Amino acid sequence: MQLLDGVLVSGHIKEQIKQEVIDWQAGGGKKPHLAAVLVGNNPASEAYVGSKVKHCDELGFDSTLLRLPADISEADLISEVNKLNNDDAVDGILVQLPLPDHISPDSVINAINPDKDVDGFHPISQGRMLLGQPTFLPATPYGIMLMLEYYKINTSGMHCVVIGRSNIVGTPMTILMSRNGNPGNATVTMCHSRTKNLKDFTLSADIIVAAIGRPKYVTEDMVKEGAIVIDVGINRIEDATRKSGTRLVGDVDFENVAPKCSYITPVPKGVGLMTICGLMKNTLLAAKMRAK
Ligand code: L34
Repeated sequence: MQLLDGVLVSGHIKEQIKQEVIDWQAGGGKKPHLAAVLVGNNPASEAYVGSKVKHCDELGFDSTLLRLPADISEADLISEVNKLNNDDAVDGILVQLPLPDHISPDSVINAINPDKDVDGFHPISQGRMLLGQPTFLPATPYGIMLMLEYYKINTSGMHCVVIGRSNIVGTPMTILMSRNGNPGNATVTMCHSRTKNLKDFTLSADIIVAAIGRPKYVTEDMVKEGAIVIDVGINRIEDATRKSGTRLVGDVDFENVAPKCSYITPVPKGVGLMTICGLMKNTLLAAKMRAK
Protein backbone atom coordinates (compact mmCIF):
# COMPACT_ATOMS: atom_id res chain seq x y z
CA MET A 1 0.00 0.00 0.00
CA GLN A 2 1.29 3.43 -0.95
CA LEU A 3 -0.05 6.61 0.55
CA LEU A 4 -1.10 9.34 -1.88
CA ASP A 5 0.50 12.09 0.15
CA GLY A 6 -1.23 15.47 -0.04
CA VAL A 7 1.61 17.19 1.82
CA LEU A 8 4.21 15.92 -0.64
CA VAL A 9 2.23 16.58 -3.83
CA SER A 10 0.84 19.96 -2.79
CA GLY A 11 4.33 21.02 -1.68
CA HIS A 12 5.70 20.16 -5.10
CA ILE A 13 2.89 21.94 -6.95
CA LYS A 14 3.18 25.01 -4.73
CA GLU A 15 6.87 25.30 -5.61
CA GLN A 16 5.92 25.20 -9.30
CA ILE A 17 3.26 27.88 -8.82
CA LYS A 18 5.65 30.09 -6.84
CA GLN A 19 8.23 29.92 -9.62
CA GLU A 20 5.59 30.59 -12.27
CA VAL A 21 4.49 33.74 -10.41
CA ILE A 22 8.10 34.94 -10.22
CA ASP A 23 8.56 34.36 -13.97
CA TRP A 24 5.23 36.03 -14.73
CA GLN A 25 6.17 39.12 -12.73
CA ALA A 26 9.66 39.20 -14.28
CA GLY A 27 7.89 39.45 -17.64
CA GLY A 28 5.84 42.44 -16.44
CA GLY A 29 2.77 40.54 -15.22
CA LYS A 30 0.97 41.63 -12.06
CA LYS A 31 0.51 39.47 -8.97
CA PRO A 32 -2.55 37.20 -9.16
CA HIS A 33 -5.24 38.48 -6.79
CA LEU A 34 -7.80 36.17 -5.13
CA ALA A 35 -10.90 37.55 -3.39
CA ALA A 36 -12.53 35.15 -0.91
CA VAL A 37 -16.00 35.85 0.44
CA LEU A 38 -16.92 34.36 3.81
CA VAL A 39 -20.52 34.69 4.98
CA GLY A 40 -21.07 34.12 8.71
CA ASN A 41 -18.54 32.30 10.87
CA ASN A 42 -18.89 28.58 10.38
CA PRO A 43 -15.67 27.30 12.04
CA ALA A 44 -14.77 24.86 9.23
CA SER A 45 -15.26 27.57 6.59
CA GLU A 46 -13.15 29.96 8.66
CA ALA A 47 -10.35 27.40 8.69
CA TYR A 48 -10.49 26.63 4.95
CA VAL A 49 -10.71 30.27 3.89
CA GLY A 50 -7.93 31.15 6.34
CA SER A 51 -5.77 28.50 4.71
CA LYS A 52 -6.55 29.86 1.22
CA VAL A 53 -5.50 33.39 2.24
CA LYS A 54 -2.33 32.01 3.84
CA HIS A 55 -1.50 30.17 0.63
CA CYS A 56 -1.87 33.42 -1.31
CA ASP A 57 0.79 35.03 0.90
CA GLU A 58 3.07 32.03 0.58
CA LEU A 59 2.83 31.85 -3.22
CA GLY A 60 3.17 35.58 -3.89
CA PHE A 61 -0.49 36.31 -4.67
CA ASP A 62 -2.50 39.26 -3.40
CA SER A 63 -5.67 38.39 -1.54
CA THR A 64 -8.78 40.04 -0.15
CA LEU A 65 -10.92 38.38 2.50
CA LEU A 66 -14.42 39.84 2.51
CA ARG A 67 -16.29 38.92 5.69
CA LEU A 68 -20.04 39.37 5.61
CA PRO A 69 -22.63 38.80 8.34
CA ALA A 70 -24.69 35.58 8.38
CA ASP A 71 -27.92 37.60 8.08
CA ILE A 72 -26.93 39.41 4.87
CA SER A 73 -29.65 39.23 2.21
CA GLU A 74 -29.11 37.34 -1.01
CA ALA A 75 -29.46 40.59 -2.97
CA ASP A 76 -26.79 42.32 -0.88
CA LEU A 77 -24.43 39.36 -1.23
CA ILE A 78 -24.90 39.40 -5.00
CA SER A 79 -24.20 43.11 -5.04
CA GLU A 80 -20.92 42.47 -3.17
CA VAL A 81 -20.04 39.82 -5.77
CA ASN A 82 -20.76 42.37 -8.50
CA LYS A 83 -18.37 44.84 -6.92
CA LEU A 84 -15.65 42.19 -7.09
CA ASN A 85 -16.64 41.40 -10.70
CA ASN A 86 -16.10 45.06 -11.54
CA ASP A 87 -12.91 45.48 -9.54
CA ASP A 88 -10.15 45.28 -12.12
CA ALA A 89 -7.54 44.44 -9.47
CA VAL A 90 -9.32 41.15 -8.62
CA ASP A 91 -8.54 38.10 -10.79
CA GLY A 92 -10.38 35.34 -8.97
CA ILE A 93 -13.51 35.26 -6.79
CA LEU A 94 -14.72 32.50 -4.52
CA VAL A 95 -17.73 32.47 -2.24
CA GLN A 96 -17.11 29.83 0.42
CA LEU A 97 -19.89 27.23 0.75
CA PRO A 98 -22.09 26.35 2.53
CA LEU A 99 -24.10 29.58 2.63
CA PRO A 100 -26.83 30.30 5.23
CA ASP A 101 -30.16 28.59 4.40
CA HIS A 102 -31.91 31.78 3.26
CA ILE A 103 -29.42 32.26 0.39
CA SER A 104 -29.51 30.23 -2.82
CA PRO A 105 -25.97 29.12 -3.65
CA ASP A 106 -26.91 28.79 -7.33
CA SER A 107 -28.01 32.43 -7.53
CA VAL A 108 -24.76 33.60 -5.96
CA ILE A 109 -22.55 31.35 -8.12
CA ASN A 110 -24.42 32.50 -11.25
CA ALA A 111 -23.55 36.10 -10.33
CA ILE A 112 -19.78 35.49 -10.48
CA ASN A 113 -18.09 36.65 -13.69
CA PRO A 114 -17.06 33.35 -15.39
CA ASP A 115 -13.64 34.89 -16.19
CA LYS A 116 -13.05 35.12 -12.42
CA ASP A 117 -14.74 31.82 -11.47
CA VAL A 118 -11.66 30.15 -9.93
CA ASP A 119 -13.83 27.60 -8.09
CA GLY A 120 -15.10 26.38 -11.47
CA PHE A 121 -18.66 26.24 -10.11
CA HIS A 122 -20.36 28.60 -12.60
CA PRO A 123 -22.62 26.98 -15.26
CA ILE A 124 -20.33 28.35 -17.99
CA SER A 125 -17.27 26.73 -16.40
CA GLN A 126 -19.10 23.44 -15.82
CA GLY A 127 -20.49 23.50 -19.37
CA ARG A 128 -17.02 24.03 -20.83
CA MET A 129 -15.69 21.18 -18.70
CA LEU A 130 -18.49 18.88 -19.91
CA LEU A 131 -17.56 19.70 -23.52
CA GLY A 132 -13.82 19.30 -22.90
CA GLN A 133 -13.06 22.98 -23.56
CA PRO A 134 -10.35 24.88 -21.64
CA THR A 135 -11.81 26.23 -18.39
CA PHE A 136 -11.43 26.44 -14.62
CA LEU A 137 -11.94 22.92 -13.27
CA PRO A 138 -13.68 22.62 -9.88
CA ALA A 139 -10.90 22.73 -7.31
CA THR A 140 -11.36 19.34 -5.62
CA PRO A 141 -11.68 17.21 -8.77
CA TYR A 142 -8.82 19.22 -10.30
CA GLY A 143 -6.68 18.51 -7.23
CA ILE A 144 -7.46 14.77 -7.43
CA MET A 145 -6.42 14.70 -11.10
CA LEU A 146 -3.16 16.47 -10.20
CA MET A 147 -2.51 13.86 -7.54
CA LEU A 148 -3.11 10.90 -9.90
CA GLU A 149 -0.85 12.62 -12.42
CA TYR A 150 1.94 13.17 -9.89
CA TYR A 151 2.02 9.45 -9.01
CA LYS A 152 1.88 8.57 -12.74
CA ILE A 153 -1.12 6.33 -12.18
CA ASN A 154 -2.33 5.14 -15.57
CA THR A 155 -6.11 5.11 -15.25
CA SER A 156 -6.79 4.13 -18.87
CA GLY A 157 -9.32 1.30 -19.04
CA MET A 158 -9.81 1.17 -15.28
CA HIS A 159 -13.25 0.91 -13.72
CA CYS A 160 -13.76 4.03 -11.60
CA VAL A 161 -16.68 4.11 -9.16
CA VAL A 162 -17.58 7.59 -7.92
CA ILE A 163 -19.82 7.62 -4.85
CA GLY A 164 -21.63 10.95 -4.60
CA ARG A 165 -23.24 13.18 -7.22
CA SER A 166 -22.73 16.73 -5.99
CA ASN A 167 -22.18 19.51 -8.51
CA ILE A 168 -18.78 20.30 -7.07
CA VAL A 169 -17.22 16.87 -6.57
CA GLY A 170 -19.08 13.70 -7.64
CA THR A 171 -20.51 14.86 -10.96
CA PRO A 172 -17.36 16.61 -12.27
CA MET A 173 -15.21 13.64 -11.16
CA THR A 174 -17.22 11.31 -13.41
CA ILE A 175 -16.65 13.64 -16.35
CA LEU A 176 -12.92 14.08 -15.78
CA MET A 177 -12.24 10.38 -15.22
CA SER A 178 -14.11 9.35 -18.39
CA ARG A 179 -12.69 11.97 -20.74
CA ASN A 180 -10.01 11.18 -23.29
CA GLY A 181 -6.88 12.14 -21.36
CA ASN A 182 -4.49 10.94 -18.73
CA PRO A 183 -5.59 10.71 -15.99
CA GLY A 184 -8.87 9.76 -17.64
CA ASN A 185 -10.02 7.12 -20.12
CA ALA A 186 -11.63 5.22 -17.28
CA THR A 187 -14.98 3.44 -17.41
CA VAL A 188 -17.01 5.32 -14.85
CA THR A 189 -19.95 4.32 -12.68
CA MET A 190 -21.70 7.01 -10.67
CA CYS A 191 -23.26 5.77 -7.44
CA HIS A 192 -25.27 7.79 -4.91
CA SER A 193 -27.63 7.57 -1.96
CA ARG A 194 -30.30 5.74 -3.97
CA THR A 195 -27.94 3.16 -5.48
CA LYS A 196 -29.06 -0.38 -4.70
CA ASN A 197 -26.38 -2.92 -3.76
CA LEU A 198 -23.56 -0.37 -3.73
CA LYS A 199 -21.09 -3.07 -2.79
CA ASP A 200 -21.71 -4.90 -6.09
CA PHE A 201 -20.28 -1.84 -7.86
CA THR A 202 -17.47 -0.94 -5.51
CA LEU A 203 -16.15 -4.52 -5.43
CA SER A 204 -15.45 -4.33 -9.16
CA ALA A 205 -13.81 -0.89 -8.90
CA ASP A 206 -10.15 -0.34 -9.72
CA ILE A 207 -10.57 3.21 -8.38
CA ILE A 208 -13.09 4.37 -5.79
CA VAL A 209 -13.72 8.09 -5.27
CA ALA A 210 -15.64 8.48 -2.01
CA ALA A 211 -17.50 11.80 -1.82
CA ILE A 212 -20.54 10.94 0.26
CA GLY A 213 -20.06 13.05 3.38
CA ARG A 214 -20.58 10.21 5.87
CA PRO A 215 -17.77 9.17 8.20
CA LYS A 216 -16.14 5.79 7.45
CA TYR A 217 -18.91 4.85 5.01
CA VAL A 218 -16.64 2.80 2.72
CA THR A 219 -15.64 -0.31 4.63
CA GLU A 220 -13.11 -3.05 3.98
CA ASP A 221 -15.68 -5.55 2.65
CA MET A 222 -16.60 -3.08 -0.16
CA VAL A 223 -13.08 -2.77 -1.60
CA LYS A 224 -11.29 -5.07 -4.03
CA GLU A 225 -7.70 -6.14 -3.28
CA GLY A 226 -5.29 -3.70 -5.00
CA ALA A 227 -7.84 -0.92 -5.53
CA ILE A 228 -6.97 2.79 -5.55
CA VAL A 229 -9.06 4.71 -3.01
CA ILE A 230 -9.53 8.49 -3.10
CA ASP A 231 -11.20 9.84 0.04
CA VAL A 232 -12.85 13.25 -0.38
CA GLY A 233 -14.69 13.20 2.95
CA ILE A 234 -13.88 15.62 5.76
CA ASN A 235 -16.02 14.66 8.75
CA ARG A 236 -15.40 15.88 12.27
CA ILE A 237 -16.27 13.20 14.85
CA GLU A 238 -16.05 13.20 18.63
CA ASP A 239 -12.84 11.91 20.11
CA ALA A 240 -12.35 12.29 23.86
CA THR A 241 -8.65 11.45 23.54
CA ARG A 242 -8.01 14.69 21.58
CA LYS A 243 -7.49 18.06 23.18
CA SER A 244 -10.11 19.59 20.84
CA GLY A 245 -12.55 16.77 21.67
CA THR A 246 -12.90 16.01 17.94
CA ARG A 247 -10.96 14.37 15.14
CA LEU A 248 -11.19 14.42 11.34
CA VAL A 249 -12.13 11.27 9.48
CA GLY A 250 -12.84 10.66 5.83
CA ASP A 251 -15.66 8.81 4.09
CA VAL A 252 -13.43 5.71 4.13
CA ASP A 253 -12.66 3.47 7.10
CA PHE A 254 -8.97 4.09 6.49
CA GLU A 255 -7.54 1.78 9.12
CA ASN A 256 -9.22 -1.33 7.73
CA VAL A 257 -9.38 -0.37 4.04
CA ALA A 258 -5.77 0.80 3.59
CA PRO A 259 -4.12 -2.66 3.86
CA LYS A 260 -6.14 -3.82 0.80
CA CYS A 261 -5.26 -0.85 -1.41
CA SER A 262 -2.50 -0.25 -3.92
CA TYR A 263 -2.87 3.48 -3.23
CA ILE A 264 -5.02 5.44 -0.80
CA THR A 265 -5.35 9.09 0.27
CA PRO A 266 -5.33 9.88 4.00
CA VAL A 267 -7.64 12.33 5.80
CA PRO A 268 -6.38 14.85 6.77
CA LYS A 269 -3.34 15.58 4.55
CA GLY A 270 -4.87 14.15 1.41
CA VAL A 271 -7.45 15.58 -0.99
CA GLY A 272 -8.14 18.71 1.14
CA LEU A 273 -4.65 20.06 0.49
CA MET A 274 -5.00 19.30 -3.22
CA THR A 275 -8.24 21.33 -3.34
CA ILE A 276 -6.26 24.39 -2.33
CA CYS A 277 -3.67 23.64 -5.04
CA GLY A 278 -6.44 23.45 -7.65
CA LEU A 279 -7.76 26.82 -6.51
CA MET A 280 -4.33 28.45 -6.62
CA LYS A 281 -3.59 27.09 -10.10
CA ASN A 282 -6.95 28.41 -11.31
CA THR A 283 -6.24 31.83 -9.81
CA LEU A 284 -2.87 32.09 -11.57
CA LEU A 285 -4.56 31.02 -14.81
CA ALA A 286 -7.28 33.66 -14.31
CA ALA A 287 -4.65 36.38 -13.83
CA LYS A 288 -2.84 35.35 -17.00
CA MET A 289 -6.03 35.09 -19.09
CA ARG A 290 -7.29 38.45 -17.89
CA ALA A 291 -3.99 40.10 -18.77
CA LYS A 292 -4.41 39.07 -22.42
N1 L34 B 1 -16.69 27.88 -2.68
N2 L34 B 1 -16.61 26.30 -0.98
C1 L34 B 1 -16.08 26.82 -2.11
N3 L34 B 1 -14.98 26.30 -2.70
C2 L34 B 1 -14.36 25.23 -2.15
O1 L34 B 1 -13.30 24.69 -2.77
C3 L34 B 1 -14.85 24.70 -0.96
N4 L34 B 1 -14.24 23.65 -0.29
C4 L34 B 1 -15.07 22.67 0.41
C5 L34 B 1 -16.03 23.46 1.32
N5 L34 B 1 -16.57 24.65 0.69
C6 L34 B 1 -16.01 25.25 -0.40
C7 L34 B 1 -13.04 23.74 0.32
O2 L34 B 1 -12.26 24.67 0.14
C8 L34 B 1 -14.04 21.89 1.19
N6 L34 B 1 -12.82 22.67 1.12
C9 L34 B 1 -11.62 22.36 1.79
C10 L34 B 1 -10.46 23.11 1.65
C11 L34 B 1 -9.30 22.79 2.32
C12 L34 B 1 -9.26 21.72 3.16
C13 L34 B 1 -10.40 20.97 3.33
C14 L34 B 1 -11.56 21.29 2.65
C15 L34 B 1 -8.00 21.43 3.89
O3 L34 B 1 -7.09 22.23 3.88
N7 L34 B 1 -7.90 20.29 4.59
C16 L34 B 1 -6.71 19.94 5.32
C17 L34 B 1 -6.84 20.36 6.77
C18 L34 B 1 -8.12 19.91 7.41
C19 L34 B 1 -8.33 20.41 8.83
O4 L34 B 1 -7.42 20.19 9.66
O5 L34 B 1 -9.40 20.99 9.10
C20 L34 B 1 -6.48 18.45 5.18
O6 L34 B 1 -5.39 18.01 5.50
O7 L34 B 1 -7.40 17.75 4.73
